[in-house]
Amino acid sequence: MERTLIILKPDAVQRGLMGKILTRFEEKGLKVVGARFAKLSEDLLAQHYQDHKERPFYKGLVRFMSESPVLVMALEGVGAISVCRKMLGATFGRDAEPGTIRGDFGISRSYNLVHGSDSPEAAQREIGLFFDAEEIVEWHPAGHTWVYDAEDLG
Ligand code: IDP
Ligand code: MG
Repeated sequence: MERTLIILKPDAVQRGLMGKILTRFEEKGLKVVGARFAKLSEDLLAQHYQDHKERPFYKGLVRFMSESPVLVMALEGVGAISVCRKMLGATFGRDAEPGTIRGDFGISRSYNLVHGSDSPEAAQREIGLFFDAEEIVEWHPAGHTWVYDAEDLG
């Protein structure tokens, strides 16, 4: 089992797409183990986007992400990090394939609806940044008996 950090960005919230996007993750078989709806501070976003500090789009990115509320989630599943990255699609909506979240809902570069951790190291760091350990909830969805077979769970 793996966990990843997903953020439904301000454009997803403002456009009323939270439900549709969350449904995709639920229908895929991913389990929500943490959720927080909040307006993020620039300080927290500076930590989250620390690797992008020197990039020309950094200031605009932090402004966009702090301007309006977001839904931050920790999702769990076998291979969750790469599964979610595939579901997100390419970074820019206009390049992302149809069938992906960014490909189906967006056409912008910065307003690309959703963030997903890109590696196990990033996922661990990002989940730790947005959630205290006790805010991650262990639970067993009834339907998961029919999502994974014994081999998947190794
Ligand atoms: P990712 O979200 O697909 O991992 P990153 O390269 O990590 O993409 O960039 C982080 C975020 O910064 C993107 O999701 C997007 O919102 C924004 N961004 C990336 N590159 C650009 C750009 O060239 N112009 C404007 N915004 C950008
Ligand atoms: Mg990234």
